[in-house]
Amino acid sequence: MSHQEYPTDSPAVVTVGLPYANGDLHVGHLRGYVCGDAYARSLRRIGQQTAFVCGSDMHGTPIAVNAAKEGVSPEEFALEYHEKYEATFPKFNVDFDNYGHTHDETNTEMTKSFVRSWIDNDHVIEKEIQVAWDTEEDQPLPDRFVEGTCPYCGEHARGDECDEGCQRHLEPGEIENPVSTLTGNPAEYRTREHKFLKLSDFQEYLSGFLDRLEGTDNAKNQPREWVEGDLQDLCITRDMEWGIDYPDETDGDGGTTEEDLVLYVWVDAPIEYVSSTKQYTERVGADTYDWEQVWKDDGEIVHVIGRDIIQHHTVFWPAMLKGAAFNEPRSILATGFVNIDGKALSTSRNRAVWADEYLDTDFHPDLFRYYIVTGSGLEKDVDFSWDRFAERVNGELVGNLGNFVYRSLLFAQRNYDGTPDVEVSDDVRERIQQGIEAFEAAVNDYDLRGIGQVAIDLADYGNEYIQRNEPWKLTDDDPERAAQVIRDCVQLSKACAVLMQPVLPETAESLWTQFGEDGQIADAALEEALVAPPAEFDAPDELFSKVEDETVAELNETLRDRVETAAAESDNDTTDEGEDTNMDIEPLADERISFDDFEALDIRVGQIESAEPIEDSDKLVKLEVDIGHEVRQVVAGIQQLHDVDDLPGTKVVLLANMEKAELFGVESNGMVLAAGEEADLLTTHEDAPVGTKVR
Ligand code: B3M
Ligand code: ZN
Repeated sequence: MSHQEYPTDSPAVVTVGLPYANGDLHVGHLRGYVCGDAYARSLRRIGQQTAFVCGSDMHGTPIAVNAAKEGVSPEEFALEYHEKYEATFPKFNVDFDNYGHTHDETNTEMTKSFVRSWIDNDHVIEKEIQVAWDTEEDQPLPDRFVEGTCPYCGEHARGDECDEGCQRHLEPGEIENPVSTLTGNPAEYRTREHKFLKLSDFQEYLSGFLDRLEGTDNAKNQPREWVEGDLQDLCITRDMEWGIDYPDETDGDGGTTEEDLVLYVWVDAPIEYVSSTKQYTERVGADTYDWEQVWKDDGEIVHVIGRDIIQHHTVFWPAMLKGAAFNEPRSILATGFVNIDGKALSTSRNRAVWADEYLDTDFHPDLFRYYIVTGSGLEKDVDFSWDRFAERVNGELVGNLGNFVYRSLLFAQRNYDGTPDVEVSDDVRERIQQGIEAFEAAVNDYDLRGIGQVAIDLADYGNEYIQRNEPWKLTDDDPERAAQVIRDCVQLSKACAVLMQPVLPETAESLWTQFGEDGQIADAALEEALVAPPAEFDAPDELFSKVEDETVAELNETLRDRVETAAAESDNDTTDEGEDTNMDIEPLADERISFDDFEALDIRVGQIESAEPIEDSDKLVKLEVDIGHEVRQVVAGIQQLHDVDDLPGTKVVLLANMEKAELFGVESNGMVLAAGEEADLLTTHEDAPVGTKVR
């Protein structure tokens, strides 16, 4: 890994978090794959040699639990989804150079060789620990076979992750009030021997690693506290049959033999990044792309992941690589989630927009790519909305980009049979050059939205240019000037093709073909944006089709029904599975307080005047709240749950005599009251004026 600007002389690999092969893909999953694909294409676009690899995550309790529910073997179950994913990704123009899976031979061998290296380097120890046990079934309860309370934040959690609360990884034995998901019985803890990777060996290394790490702020900042505190050893084995066996003595590795001891899924899963790259090399040859150079020497390793698995990628994974003398990631891009109405998607409740469902519409896959890649910064959670989808496609793609290119090419073809035979003007050449530089800068900043914006901005410029110069009025009076204007617009259109390609690959390719260019646009260098297109080309086709209101209305209705059904089910079901907000109602407090105690709380009606997200924080928003006497600055943890731009004007209820606090360096002078996980803001029913005391 270098820290030189891209493109560097070393090969790069871009990976995306492996999908668990255990259910249908929805738009939330697709965000990561599409962004990873667009970023890999962007790197190549600027001349960086890049492989884009991934694979299905076949092991662990996420598979075992669901396979058991269906009454099939985990292998059969996972392979079916693996094949489905493999067929689905290309339909979104997500084009992996290699897509493997964690249960294949390459990954099994690679994983064992990693573990053997850790053993040889004295990074593995054996410890007796307490594991959750179902006494009725008389079996151990690893990971998702047990649920309970997170010892760190008190939220309901799965055995190995606090998925609803602080998102921390939980070690076996850590979860409190363990309950078996097999029988619903309280689990008991029993003593077992397990293997551990000594993360403490890597404490200093990890701290330096985080200093070097590039990518999104959440990935760079969140792990600081974990790495600065005491690092707990990572339990790398589980009492299960499904998984990769812990390498035993018969493998000649010096480890101990243990029946039914498999490696924890988070051991073999990230190693698939390496295995999948190796498979790519096996196909194309090491002269073309050398996986060993990438992973063992100086490759540029870029991981795109969901923000819930930052700890795995910024703490466990670099330690795993270091412990086996492998190269480290250069950058980690952690994306936000996709929500509907501010709430998480849920596979089990059918609260989602499904990949297949999108493919059943007539919308081109590139439209989804554009919407999801450029709709917000990578780190932010986004709300999926068909209305917004239609608005952006119709405005930015159909109305701006598509319109500019079509009118330019049509005019050129009708009047000059193709590209007019003059030089591009200096201004336009310079504007395209600026676009190229903006593109290169965005790639180096890992700014996917910026990458997608470049072609749109060029088209904006082009539309304004053509409008201002009105070439249709010049053809008779000033034919030279007309030819110049159209020549410029043709070049701008070609530059749009080159620069839109990472986000809109198929559309860009079709524009390339319309120009009659040779070869594939993906292989064209960035500088092609400034090279004249062929002198002759055919009449153009429209690049994008408008999203019709009726289609959006139908899709909205389907989604609305689905969301309501999911909500109703969630209300009826107190033993929720825990993918959405499904907290049991908290027990009432036993202890009573006096009226005086209540009177001591100075609670006021307020109105939000302004709201802005706090930099470096996923959750916090800085609010200015008018409470009659004064305007208070308050920090509230509501960023992911509300559209920050919608907050000004909202009436709120504020605890005015809360002690002051400082969060992310911003003073908070009061507390805005909100209910529940979704931070449903408390407000007044009628129109009590701002400043009114609540009693
Ligand atoms: N299979 C899915 C997840 O937790 C998990 C990712 C593995 S990446 C190495 O998002
Ligand atoms: Zn927690």
